[in-house]
Amino acid sequence: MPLILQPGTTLIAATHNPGKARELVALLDGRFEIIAAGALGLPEPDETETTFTGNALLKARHAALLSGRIAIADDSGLSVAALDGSPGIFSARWAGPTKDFAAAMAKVEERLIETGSDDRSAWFTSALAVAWPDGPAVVVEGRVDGQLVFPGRGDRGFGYDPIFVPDGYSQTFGEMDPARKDALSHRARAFDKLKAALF
Ligand code: ITT
Repeated sequence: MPLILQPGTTLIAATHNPGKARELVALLDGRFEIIAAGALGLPEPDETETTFTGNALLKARHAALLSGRIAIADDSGLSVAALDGSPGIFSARWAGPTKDFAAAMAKVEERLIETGSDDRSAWFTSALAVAWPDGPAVVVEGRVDGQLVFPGRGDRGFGYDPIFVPDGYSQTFGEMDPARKDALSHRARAFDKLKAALF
């Protein structure tokens, strides 16, 4: 049987990150009933996998198993070319337990200065996984390329948005209208693939 997501299905959004939850709701809006994992009191699993897709599947499966409903999860991060792809899957962890993204962005800048490289290219990746409580799951990945700028600009996004300018634009993700970010982001590109696979 092919995996299909019927419109109107209730989906658990398996994220505890409010910025991400907002973007997932914007992408899924109107098609599905969304319940946030946090609202159900579901605990956050440890992200023990070594890839974005592995961690997205782990989070979706965990929420589907605990809730008994279909769950969608995103694992994402910023990869910096001159840092060999760091922080990558460790993007959230670079901000520490207090989720201090000013400190995480300062760390990216420091590490870049240490390399002596003037290459500021970077990309965001989003892996989106949908898991059914009885086992099947689908995972896809989207990416957006751009350049890092320091100091960061804008307070409209979350995480590393202030230091990322997507290719072809002059505003950072932090300055951009959220609807524009939602049309071209790594998460939107992953979502397009999910639509092709499941809708
Ligand atoms: P959940 O696991 O509960 O979803 P999290 O914040 O821990 O929340 P991740 O492990 O996937 O999520 O970490 C990804 C980090 O990468 C996230 O905390 C952001 O700081 C950063 N990130 C991902 N997408 C981003 C975006 O669109 N804009 C800015 N930063 C982003």
